[in-house]
Amino acid sequence: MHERIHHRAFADRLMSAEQAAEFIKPGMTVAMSGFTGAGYPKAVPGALAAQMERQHAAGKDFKINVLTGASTAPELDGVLAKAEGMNLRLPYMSDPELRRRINDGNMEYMDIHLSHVAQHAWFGFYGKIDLAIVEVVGVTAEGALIPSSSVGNNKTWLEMADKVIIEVNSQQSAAMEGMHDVYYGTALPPHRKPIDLRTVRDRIGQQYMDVDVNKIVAVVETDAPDRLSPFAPVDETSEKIADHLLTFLDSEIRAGRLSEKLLPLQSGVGNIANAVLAGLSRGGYKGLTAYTEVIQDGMLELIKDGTIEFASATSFSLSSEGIEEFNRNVDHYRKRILLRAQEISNHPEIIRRLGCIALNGMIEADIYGNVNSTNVLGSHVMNGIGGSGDFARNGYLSVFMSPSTAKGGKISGIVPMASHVDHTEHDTMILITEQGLADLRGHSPKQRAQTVIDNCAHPEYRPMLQDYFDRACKESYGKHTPHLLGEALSWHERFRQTGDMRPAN
Ligand code: 0RQ
Repeated sequence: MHERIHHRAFADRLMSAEQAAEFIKPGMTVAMSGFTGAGYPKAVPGALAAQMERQHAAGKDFKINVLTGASTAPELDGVLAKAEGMNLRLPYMSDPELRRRINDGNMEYMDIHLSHVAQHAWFGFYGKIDLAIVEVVGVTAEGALIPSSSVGNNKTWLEMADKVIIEVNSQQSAAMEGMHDVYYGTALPPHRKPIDLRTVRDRIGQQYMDVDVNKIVAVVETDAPDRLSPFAPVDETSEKIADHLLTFLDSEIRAGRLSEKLLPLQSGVGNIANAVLAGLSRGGYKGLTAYTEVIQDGMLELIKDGTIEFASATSFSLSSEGIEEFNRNVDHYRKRILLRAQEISNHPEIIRRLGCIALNGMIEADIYGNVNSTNVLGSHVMNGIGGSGDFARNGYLSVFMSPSTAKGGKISGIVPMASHVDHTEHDTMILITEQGLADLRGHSPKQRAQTVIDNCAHPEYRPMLQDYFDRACKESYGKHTPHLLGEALSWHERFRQTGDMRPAN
């Protein structure tokens, strides 16, 4: 028997990625594993892309719909995008090739709250799932699947798909066995029951994923790492944003609204999130917890030094240095990390019960606190909403962070009206830029606007925002959320025309 495949029926279906890809036909809806560059299939998508290219060269159409947990990597999204092989992609992506095709209008992309994906699939909103491709660490003697570096929607894909292809990746650490908690208690309304998860540590499911062995059409062995680049070193702007957040958390502790152990943290991905995590360690916190989506390098460091005592997520998102660190100290991490399905890691019921502190990046916010996380100039999608909405709407605190300007100052991150809204003013409590922090809790729209202008806007844009707001307060149709509708998006329009949101003189 193969080293990681301990069940005869699986071993009997071993074949090459090329042979496995033959099971995928044009027009199929194919659900794949993968979440923020971790645990995605490494071989079959490439073989499929090659088949698509051959078909296209012969003048035949070959496109499929692709569903995942979240973003993947060049070996999945990159190759299928280059092969022009996707009709529809959901729910989150970050691959440059894929992003380009979506924004060129050459394919469809549905950007969905990550907690919604599994249930919408079960509700039948995405139609039939023809085939699932799921990476695993191994197959047990009982035929159960040892999940890989992400769980994502894999349980759902394995249950719903007509056919299943398994990739067994021997480069994924075997030490991950036992670090997963896969919950099998979900049901469709009206049969749902409360999900009994009361602390970040609680186990409510099983270590392994089940699969009906009769659905397995192919098993492919791979030996390739998750492709993740290390984070950029923390820059000054991110450090200032992190400092504003830490000062705020300290003041919340002093005010008695948070204990010294805070509440479970959710942290997005990216440079700012990384700086915030580094700041928490500097801030001298100990024994914190995380109920989040992704365990990135920064979080691993916090778990190592005791700043974070326990972290629940749906995915690892580690650089090669992070993976080495994980493998070196695996016994330490095994006791302190659990990976769950994304419908549980991002579940509104649980996020609200635990009282998460939601920390996410943004593209822009308007003076009233409406947040755009996804669409540059209201139209060009960057990545997607990811889990930010799951946590912002339901968390104890919802914090959005961004530099006050982008593109060398030509774009203001604080604008009169957001050009696209992912999180409404009702979901935004705290806005932070390197300029400062706006605490919007308990504020009316006009109070919020003044607080955002005073604390978050870049000095070059602050007078422009003040002027807009003052005139809106006088001239607006209604005076509750004052706007000058003909002017509200003029900054974005000016950038389109001149390449700068600032007027020429
Ligand atoms: O572009 O790389 O071409 O220079 O956006 O911006 O400032 O480096 O910040 O990496 O934290 O990303 C909202 C995209 C911020 C991210 C977003 C340009 C900027 C740069 C990146 P370049 P920064 P970050 C957990 C939660 C939604 C999903 C989410 C995100 C690039 O945080 O995808 O929160 N969030 N998930 O130049 C034009 C502006 C801009 C702008 C930034 N106003 N106009 N370009 N940029 N602001 C994870 C999951 O759910 C899986």
